[in-house]
Amino acid sequence: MSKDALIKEAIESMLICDKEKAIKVAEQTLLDGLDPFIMLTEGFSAGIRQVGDLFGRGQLFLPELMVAADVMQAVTGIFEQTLGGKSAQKKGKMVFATVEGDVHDIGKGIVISLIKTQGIEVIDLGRDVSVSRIIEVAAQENVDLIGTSALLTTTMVEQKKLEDELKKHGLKGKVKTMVGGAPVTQRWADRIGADAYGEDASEAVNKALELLNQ
Ligand code: B12
Repeated sequence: MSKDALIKEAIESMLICDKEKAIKVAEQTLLDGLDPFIMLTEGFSAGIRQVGDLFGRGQLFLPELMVAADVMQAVTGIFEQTLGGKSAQKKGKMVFATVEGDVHDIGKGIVISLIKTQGIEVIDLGRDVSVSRIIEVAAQENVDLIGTSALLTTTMVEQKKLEDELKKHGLKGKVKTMVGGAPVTQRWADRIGADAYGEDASEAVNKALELLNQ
């Protein structure tokens, strides 16, 4: 099957929340030697965003959203090893979390898998993580970077709280920050004083490497 046809199948598998089909598409991607990252971003992630739009318009409901998330997680699980397999020499250390009040962690998982391929060590604190916990680990582990993901407009404010708390602890500037997540923008990053914003996983990698080189 061609790459474009497989991408179409990936999107469709998310829209109809068909885990079996999604797994087959993911396995076919690897068998055909296609880039799993492209399939994730242009296929499965594009599909789950369409699911989110339908949910936002009241055309799908929470149980479907939950099934779609489960399908997405199965797919990222299949791709994870391939994405994480090519790690290079150690370039830095970072801590990553989805902010408090927010359980969305699919995008965070993809970003982390890709960042690890660049030889950056990542401590994944998971989801729904408080600012104090993030700062505690960042200080203990002497990290170079903190990455946070926020998917709800109501939890983005935690990213601002992180900047404020880093200032209070005298860590602002010493530890660089990166923000992301669907509602997050460059404008938001500038407004709160974050060091970088990334729209997707590949931009996240580039920004992380830039920050580590400064
Ligand atoms: C899957 C999903 C869920 C799953 C999450 C499962 C999981 N383990 O993650 C479940 C079903 C649990 C869920 C629950 C809810 N959800 Co929801 N969910 C989604 C959905 C459909 C997809 C999110 C996703 O995985 N996208 C795919 C990934 C790959 O994309 P991504 O996360 O954006 O990540 C990419 C970039 O943003 C970037 N990135 C991400 N993080 C970072 C970090 C850094 C540092 C950088 C640089 C880059 C970066 O790179 C990633 C890869 O390219 C979105 C729709 C959407 N458009 O986002 C709604 C959405 C986010 N959810 C929404 C809502 C309302 C909810 C609920 C409140 C619903 C409810 N009534 O309970 C709850 C909230 C629970 C909570 N407290 O967090 C709304 C939010 C609206 C808003 N304005 O805030 C959305 C937008 C749907 C909608 N249109 O209404 N959800």
